[in-house]
Amino acid sequence: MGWGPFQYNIMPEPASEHAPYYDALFMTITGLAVFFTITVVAMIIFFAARYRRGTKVNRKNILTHHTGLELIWMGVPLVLAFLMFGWSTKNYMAVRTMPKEATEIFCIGKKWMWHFQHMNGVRENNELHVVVGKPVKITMISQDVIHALYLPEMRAQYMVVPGRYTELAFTPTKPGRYKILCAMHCGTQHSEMVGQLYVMNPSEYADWVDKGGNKYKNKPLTIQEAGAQIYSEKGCANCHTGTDNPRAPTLVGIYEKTRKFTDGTSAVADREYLREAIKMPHNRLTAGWENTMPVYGGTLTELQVLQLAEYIKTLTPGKGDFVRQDVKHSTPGSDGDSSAVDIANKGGSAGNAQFRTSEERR
Ligand code: HEC
Ligand SMILES: [Cu+2]
Repeated sequence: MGWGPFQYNIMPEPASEHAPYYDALFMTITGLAVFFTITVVAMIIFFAARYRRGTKVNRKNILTHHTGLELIWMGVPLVLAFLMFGWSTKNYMAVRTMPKEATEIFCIGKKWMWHFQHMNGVRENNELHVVVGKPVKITMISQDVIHALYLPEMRAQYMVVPGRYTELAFTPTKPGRYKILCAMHCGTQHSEMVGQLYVMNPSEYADWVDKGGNKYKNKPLTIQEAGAQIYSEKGCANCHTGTDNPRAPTLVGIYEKTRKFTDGTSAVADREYLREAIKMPHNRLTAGWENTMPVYGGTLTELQVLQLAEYIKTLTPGKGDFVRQDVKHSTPGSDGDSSAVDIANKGGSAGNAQFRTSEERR
């Protein structure tokens, strides 16, 4: 899809049928605005310099009226404005006319996640899988406040409101992974109300549906993924969030850093230290916190402790800022069968996307 001159890196990659049309309009309007801004500013500077006090220029012959000039500066913008209006309306009608033959998908927005359900029953949280080249129609509603489903690469965005269904349609044209965002400020974790849109080839998609919409089902978990799963199941994230908080110090970025303890000693947080901190937290308390961490010595196996440590090593600042923590696996037994209400009730209280593990997302 090349509208050559209209593709610049200032825009997200265009990946839907409508995107080039949108970009052409957007770039034209932006271009006009830039053109007029530069022209006006340049003239202001030029005249200010030329007619500043003390310059020897002709100040007689003051024009008080010039009908031709006035017609031009009103007529040209008027025509331009109507052209932009007409063009925008055409584009708007095109995106707001729902395709008849479209893949139906349902979307529920809630603080702070996107829940999707396909007609075949497959459910997804903060992820949406669609087929390249096939029009998609999403029927949306919010369970709480106003959200807006925003798919920048598709140039598609529409309000998701409580108490009423709204619709959004697009036709993806390029396989790939794209962004899902919320474009309506909907509360403290609005910026974390993000996800991934996967545009797949028909065969890939058929495969994905075959596995019940879970492409990770048959793949063993990596050691870090297994750690993330334990982290989620044991509720570590109830205390340990992305930043230090009164309940617990953050574990982000602690690996191989010096930790200070209440008894005045310190140690480097290596694997050995992490093991002790998890199995026997009372041995040495991180300065600033009390002895409130549960003792996991009896409940976690050595393998689980190893997996946890490997997971903690991956928690580095910045990671997971946009892309949610990449824990691509299914929690055994909860494979898409926890209801939307369960998830809403769990409601992302952990406070950080990095720690929003698969269990809470599902
Ligand atoms: C009830 C809250 C709570 C839970 C649940 C909890 N922790 Fe902690 N954790 C703490 C507190 C408080 C500290 C700081 C005091 C200390 O060192 O024991 C801490 C310290 C740590 C440390 C050392 C951090 C540092 O600053 O050097 C690690 C590692 C750790 N926890 C891992 C875990 C893991 C893994 C889990 C889940 C299996 C977990 N914690 C569950 C409260 C909690
Ligand atoms: Cu939102």
